[in-house]
Amino acid sequence: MSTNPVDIPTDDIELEEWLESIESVLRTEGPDRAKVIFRGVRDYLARSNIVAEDATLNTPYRNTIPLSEQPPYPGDIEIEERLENIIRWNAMAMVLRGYDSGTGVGGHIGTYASAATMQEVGFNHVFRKRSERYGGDLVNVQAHAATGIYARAFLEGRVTRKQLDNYRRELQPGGGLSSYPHPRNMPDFWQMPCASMGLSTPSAIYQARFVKYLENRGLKPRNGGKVWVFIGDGEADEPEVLGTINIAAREQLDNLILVANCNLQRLDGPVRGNGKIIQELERNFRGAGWNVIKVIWSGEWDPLFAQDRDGVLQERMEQAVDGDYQMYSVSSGKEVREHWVGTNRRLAEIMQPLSDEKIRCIRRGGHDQHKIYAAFERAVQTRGQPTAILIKTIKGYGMQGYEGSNAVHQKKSLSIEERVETGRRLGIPLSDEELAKAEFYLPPENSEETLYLRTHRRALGGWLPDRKVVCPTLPSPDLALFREQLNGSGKRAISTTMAFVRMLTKLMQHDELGRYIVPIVPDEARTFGMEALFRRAGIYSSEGQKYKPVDSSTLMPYREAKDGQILQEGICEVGAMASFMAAGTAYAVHGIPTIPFYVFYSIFGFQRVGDMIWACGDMLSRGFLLGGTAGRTTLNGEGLQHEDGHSQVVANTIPNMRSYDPAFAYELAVIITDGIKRMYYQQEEIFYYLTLYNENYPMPAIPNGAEDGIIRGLYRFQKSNSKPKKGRKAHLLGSGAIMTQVLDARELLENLGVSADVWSATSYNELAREALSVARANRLRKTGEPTTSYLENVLKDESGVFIAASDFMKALPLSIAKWVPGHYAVLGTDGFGLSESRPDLRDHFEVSAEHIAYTAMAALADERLVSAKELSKAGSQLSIDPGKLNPAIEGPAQIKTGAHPD
Ligand SMILES: Cc1ncc(C[n+]2csc(CCOP(=O)(O)OP(=O)(O)O)c2C)c(N)n1
Ligand SMILES: [Mg+2]
Repeated sequence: MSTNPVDIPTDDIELEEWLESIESVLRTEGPDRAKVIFRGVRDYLARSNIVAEDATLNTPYRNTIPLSEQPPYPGDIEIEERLENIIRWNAMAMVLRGYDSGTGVGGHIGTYASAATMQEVGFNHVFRKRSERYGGDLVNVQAHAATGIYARAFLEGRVTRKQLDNYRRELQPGGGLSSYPHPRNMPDFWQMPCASMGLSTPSAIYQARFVKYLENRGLKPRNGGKVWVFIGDGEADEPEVLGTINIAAREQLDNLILVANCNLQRLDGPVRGNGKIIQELERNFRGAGWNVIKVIWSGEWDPLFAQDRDGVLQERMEQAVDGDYQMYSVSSGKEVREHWVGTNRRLAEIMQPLSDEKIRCIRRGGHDQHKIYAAFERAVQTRGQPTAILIKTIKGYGMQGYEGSNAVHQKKSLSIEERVETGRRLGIPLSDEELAKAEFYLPPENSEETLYLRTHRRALGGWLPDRKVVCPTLPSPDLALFREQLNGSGKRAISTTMAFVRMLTKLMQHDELGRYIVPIVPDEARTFGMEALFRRAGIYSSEGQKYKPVDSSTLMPYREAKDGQILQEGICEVGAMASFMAAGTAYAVHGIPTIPFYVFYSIFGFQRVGDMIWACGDMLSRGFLLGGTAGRTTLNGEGLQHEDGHSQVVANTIPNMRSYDPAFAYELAVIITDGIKRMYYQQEEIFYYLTLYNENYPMPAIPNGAEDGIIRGLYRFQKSNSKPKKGRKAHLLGSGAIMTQVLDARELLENLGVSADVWSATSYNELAREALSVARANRLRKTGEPTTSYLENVLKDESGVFIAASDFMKALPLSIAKWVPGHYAVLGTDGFGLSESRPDLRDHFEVSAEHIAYTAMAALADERLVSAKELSKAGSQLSIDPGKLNPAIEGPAQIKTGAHPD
């Protein structure tokens, strides 16, 4: 709110009096008092049910921080501009040289050109590195502006000329720089991945939230640190961006600053040609409870504002749409003036002191260090709210002839003349020939620019981005911790989900590991029987619990607490995944080895937030993802959008994910113990996906020596006690809850005169990966004996037919087919799920005990060990319908509704 006197252009005497009195309050008592009075009037009217429908969350289309409140700039702009120009040049040269090399590796120039100044202000004055005394800033830039970060790191001496030259050529000797921020490929540099647009916002929000969680739980000192996330204005259209901002305000994340680079363009064209993206984002963020700071105009506009007593300039600014502003960035000064001023004589007068050339060059706020710094500084000081800074820029700023053009995003090369011209304009002291070849320019060590850059980073604690893992290792848990699961449940029928919850409880009570366990659930804790943890561990709430829960007198009340350990994320899988990412990367970001266990409805994992899981792989997240209510036929009744028969197949697409589909409680115990050891003791860069089921059955005790097989993916669970007659031998592979069917099938087969062994296949994915690796090594080896895979070894002495049954798609067991030493048939749950009872679902999908037994008989018949007649008899005995529909491609008869009986 301005305190400048305003000429009130009205002939409404009564309104004029009101405005004059508020004007006098503003002048004499200041804006805070004026706000109180304004709210008082508004509330008074509201009491009489009078609400101004057109009240808006928008402020005028100008800078939030007026000149009068702008802090002095803490740096030397002249040197900073020289530095920025060198960085701009080198960033562009990386892409141009890539283009010249003919490798077609691509790259972008326009995004960084628009973001350079805001990034440089941050690096020179604001972004602080983690130290003993300071929690550290996590800085996440726009992926397409990564070139600018590399170009700066080159000046800092952190990356070599050769690495710069190998931008987007990571396989080159000595390594090249990754296209975008990928911690996986540059693990001592990048902190967070962001190349999939939209995901960096929830990632940053939940990183900031997790910092508060760590502080409230006493795992981290309250020593500050900000999460900065830079996004594009086009990117803000991704639903994950605006869809997750509410939580940031609710949690009062004043350690979070989101900067939207509003260059008004995305890849193809304008973001909101017919509107104003900055105003739209302001409404959204302000409505969600954020502090919003707009940086729209540079200082060159300030004298014009001072002339704008009657508000005509402001009015014109409101009126022009982004399509106009984009057009101005490609037009001559004369054209801009004509379009801007139109027939408005007062506006013409205000603009009159500026020559056409000045009008052409007048900058937007995003290219003015003073305005950017003012916004950054205010954001850093803000308490109790997250801040969104909306900065207006020009896409391709400084790329003459291409600035603001719709094609600028894809511009990857410049002509020789354009290169020389650009280099000269940026003041790069290279020869024309060198500029034409887009040579990099490195100022001397003792140059003013280099010294300036170093001094400023030193004052802010050191280089950023920077990822250094300094984290204590955790002890490897003793398997005996899970004695209960190893001993089995006797006759008591329990599910793997129940077993897991017992194990989680044990882990949370563990002396050394307990405090680091982070249970995460979307709104599903009761589905998984985890509600007992509410009382014991508490649900994390930054506000504690201000109400008495309705169930306070029960044994399992809904207990929220400031130091609660459970993250109950509401119905927001993307947020829960972002929490998993934050907890799974705290070892690198904060040096705190938290172990997330994120339990979710398995179908709402990979298929709902698969990209987020992929990003966790990029960010080297650790921890356990647990797909509960798994299995297309085990989760009955729920129908096709709930019944998951494919997440294990998708899990295999994440290269560093170890995925298991355990059948028994002791398998879970072995896998989780091994997982904690690998991730938190041996520091392996892996994470886990385990499927859990809700079917109850007695859990057996661990067979002797099964551990290794459980981890590798296959072991013999039960050997037949009958000798095979005439080679009638079957090996039944089962996993997850379908193991119950496999065990029943074994009995059916024994009754049919077939000797059957049961194998537990805890992970087809692990088996196939290892077998493929061994096959590859054998292929590439020139001499020497070939080695064999675990799978080949474990099955090498077996003969007979092999039948695998899974509650997942056939592709999963099929992945090991090549190495199974005999007839191999697979049964799985291809096709859409449907609402039915568990036995009917298993019959429909052909994974019931009967279908398994029949498939073994059919395989033996193929091998001529069972006659056609005997097979047909077995089919009748097992009630197999040969005319049954194919569940992989057909559903049940569709119901016709609404038809009249007549
Ligand atoms: C999920 C996703 N969709 C599409 C893309 C491809 N893409 C990369 S940059 C870009 C345009 C970005 O526009 P904006 O966010 O406005 O950033 P600017 O480059 O204008 O700063 C698109 C569509 C992507 N990287 N991720
Ligand atoms: Mg944009």
